Amino acid sequence: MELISIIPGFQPKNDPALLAKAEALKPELIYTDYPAPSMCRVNGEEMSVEQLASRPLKRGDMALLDFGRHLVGRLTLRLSSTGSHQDAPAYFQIDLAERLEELEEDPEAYHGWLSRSWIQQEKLHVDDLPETVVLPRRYAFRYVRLTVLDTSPKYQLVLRGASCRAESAADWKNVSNKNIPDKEFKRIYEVSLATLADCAQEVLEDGPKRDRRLWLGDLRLQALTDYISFRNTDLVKRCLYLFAGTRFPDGRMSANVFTSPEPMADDTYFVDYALLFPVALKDYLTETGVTEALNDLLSPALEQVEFVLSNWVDAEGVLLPEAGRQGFIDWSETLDRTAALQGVLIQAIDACAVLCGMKRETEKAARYERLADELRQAAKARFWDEQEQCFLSNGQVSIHSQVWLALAGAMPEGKARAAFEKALFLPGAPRMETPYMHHYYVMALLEAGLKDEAEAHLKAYWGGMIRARADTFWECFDPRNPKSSPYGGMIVNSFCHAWSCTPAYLIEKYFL
Ligand code: RAM
Repeated sequence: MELISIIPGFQPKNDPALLAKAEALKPELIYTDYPAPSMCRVNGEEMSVEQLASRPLKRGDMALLDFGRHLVGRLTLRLSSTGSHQDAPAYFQIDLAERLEELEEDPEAYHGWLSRSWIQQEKLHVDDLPETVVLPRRYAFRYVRLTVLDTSPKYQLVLRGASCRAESAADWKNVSNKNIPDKEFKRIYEVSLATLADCAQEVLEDGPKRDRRLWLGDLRLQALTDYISFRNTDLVKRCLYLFAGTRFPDGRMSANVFTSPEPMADDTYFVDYALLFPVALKDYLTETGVTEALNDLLSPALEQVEFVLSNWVDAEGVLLPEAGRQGFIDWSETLDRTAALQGVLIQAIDACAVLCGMKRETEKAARYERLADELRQAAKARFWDEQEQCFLSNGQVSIHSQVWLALAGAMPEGKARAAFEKALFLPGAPRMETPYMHHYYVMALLEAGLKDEAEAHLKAYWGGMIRARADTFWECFDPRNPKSSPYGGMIVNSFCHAWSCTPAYLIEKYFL
């Protein structure tokens, strides 16, 4: 499913007061220096970094450094030469990778629909050695490979050392030590928090390699995980203000916001992401009780729901298929999204009821409560199939429909387990493609009281990434197809991705 939305002449409507508050909440980043790793490889041969400093590199030689952990930051290389005088520039290529497997991919062979400029590769000339080179961009990586493109017959290049100045807005001092007796859960918990920490920059980015941007669906999940760990609640608040501060001219919230050079709503709209705004705001206020945010953001939140109610809901209280085509839910080509989106809408209306209750607007709160119940009933009437014993979305069985309608409280009592199993194992049914969807599946299991199944799934799916040597959790993971990518090439996949960071939250809330 290619996702490229271009609205000619799109001009977002900005609210300067909200954007000023977002700006004032910009975090101070925390910088940490990581020295060169102790071991490295030259043309496959393992050696210490001290040995590397006396190993001349000539055309075609390759030095691979492993920093031993995922980092987000600036890379410095200390270079010199050996041999006769440097009579020509040193010319080399640097590839940076979050996983070793990325380095096996050929960037030239990537012809997918996302820009290849996301591939972390630089080609550099250095005229005068010795030189300390600081690479021009911020990168997300564990591995660095230097390939010599050319020196000259008179001299060779020497890599004397490398270091990284890592940056993040997450403060590990705020994370209390957890006693997690289950070893697998402990590791999953740690990797979840490492993922969140590396995505926490001037905004909660979706991925520090790509898109380095604020996406609403991702933000909601990052925030949940943040509340049980770093408690960077001002950063969450900043992100909420950014979504409210730059929007479509008709008040809808964009699926994502560009933050550089100035905040600007992207001209991409997902009905489900916009509807998650009131949900994320409710989560935030439940955690913090900051009334300023309630006062400022209540009406932008309600507008997201009102827009959908007045444009895309039929007389019986069911979402129109037209809305279904504007939703995300998951990267699935074949998924019919209508029933799942109905589930998101119901949760958004429930959130509006809570928010209005917080603001003591009791009549409004009561109206939203009524509406949510009507839409739940309508969902049961339209989508539940007595014969199949599960929800059908325009005739299609999918796990997505079961999960989102179960989370909305529309699943008939005691039917969740069988409905989930049916949807998961039905041949040809759309499969879950992203950790984002897997998160909501585990949530639905836990909310339905299916704790053993939830534990098994956490250990199979996120544990599966760890068994595949993940230092941080990934944007996509299909255990059956390790090279899968929604973009037409795993070289542009992000391997430290916001929507994958939630197991710590799930473990904390339901298992500790
Ligand atoms: C991608 C990003 C982001 C996600 C959207 C739908 O570009 O990975 O995390 O929210 O897609």
